[in-house]
Amino acid sequence: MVSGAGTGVEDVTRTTVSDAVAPEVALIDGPLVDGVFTADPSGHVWDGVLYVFASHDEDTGASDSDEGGHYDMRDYRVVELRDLAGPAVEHSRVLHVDDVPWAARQMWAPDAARRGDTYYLFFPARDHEGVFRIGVATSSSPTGPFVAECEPIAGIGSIDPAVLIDDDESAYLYVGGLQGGQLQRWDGDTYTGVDTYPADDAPALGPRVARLTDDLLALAEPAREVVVTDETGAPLTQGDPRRFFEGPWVSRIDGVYHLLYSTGSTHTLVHATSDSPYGPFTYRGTVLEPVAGWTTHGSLVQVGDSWYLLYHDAQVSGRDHLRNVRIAPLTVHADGRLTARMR
Ligand code: FUB
Repeated sequence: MVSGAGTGVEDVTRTTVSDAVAPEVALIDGPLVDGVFTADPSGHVWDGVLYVFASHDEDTGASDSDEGGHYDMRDYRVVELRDLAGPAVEHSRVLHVDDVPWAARQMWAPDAARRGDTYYLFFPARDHEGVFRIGVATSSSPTGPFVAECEPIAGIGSIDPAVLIDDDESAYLYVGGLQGGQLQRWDGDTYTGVDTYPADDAPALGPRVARLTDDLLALAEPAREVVVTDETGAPLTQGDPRRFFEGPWVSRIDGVYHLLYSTGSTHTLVHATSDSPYGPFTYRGTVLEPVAGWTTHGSLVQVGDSWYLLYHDAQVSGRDHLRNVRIAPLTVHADGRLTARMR
């Protein structure tokens, strides 16, 4: 069973006596797994085991481009931890692009959910026309193999799906990523194929959210845009370095919804808070400073009484598209801010 409690409370800068600091003792130091590149971690604790769903980075020879063509992933990996000190067991028969009828390439950041005895893997991929869509696959085991639905989820597109199962069991799907993630080409539920960015002084593009049906296979309502504001309530603008870029993730911590996301071209993991899963979210600050590599991407997971940040970096390879997944203690500050230090 995963162990989260411990006594080695870390001395994190800016903590106060009432901040909740995840103990750093007995945590895997460095990449969770060696010998395979993994990225975009999303963590869930089910039946006392931490499962980390990850992209599988490979060097396929696909060319680098502004659209991220070299992030040419073909399958997913699940890393299983029964103890945060390890060992980490990597599962490789999860889901391959060849087994998804509608998908052609680029299996980017996934997430997973559980309802009843069924496990769901949510994933983005480019379809045969080059459009990023969101798929869902199911399995009777959290480590797969997963069987994909024949069609992507209708009414939503782009990348980086993340699912929040709220306390009342409502499930919310968040998606979105700019530039190669094509969010700027979606107008409501329609893919326009045209890059349409707001002006730098106009409200930024936000991720999309929609409640899922009870079987988690479709949208229960039209997707809506999530707004992130500054502390005065004004939407962050497209030219603001704090604006959303990709990798939305929502966790409920002490009754507050925390939206974690990557600022992409400004390379930080930041968070914003709200009292509703739909937002608007108020920007709260940086969770993780820029890591080695262009991308940054994270998820938050509670183990025992403590919270952790799962993230990736490209420190080992020195190449943006060959990344490693890591875990770090998360400090939940008394004022609601979240911070983590890379390890
Ligand atoms: O791994 C491919 C893309 O890089 C993800 O979808 C983004 O979030 C970024 O991590």
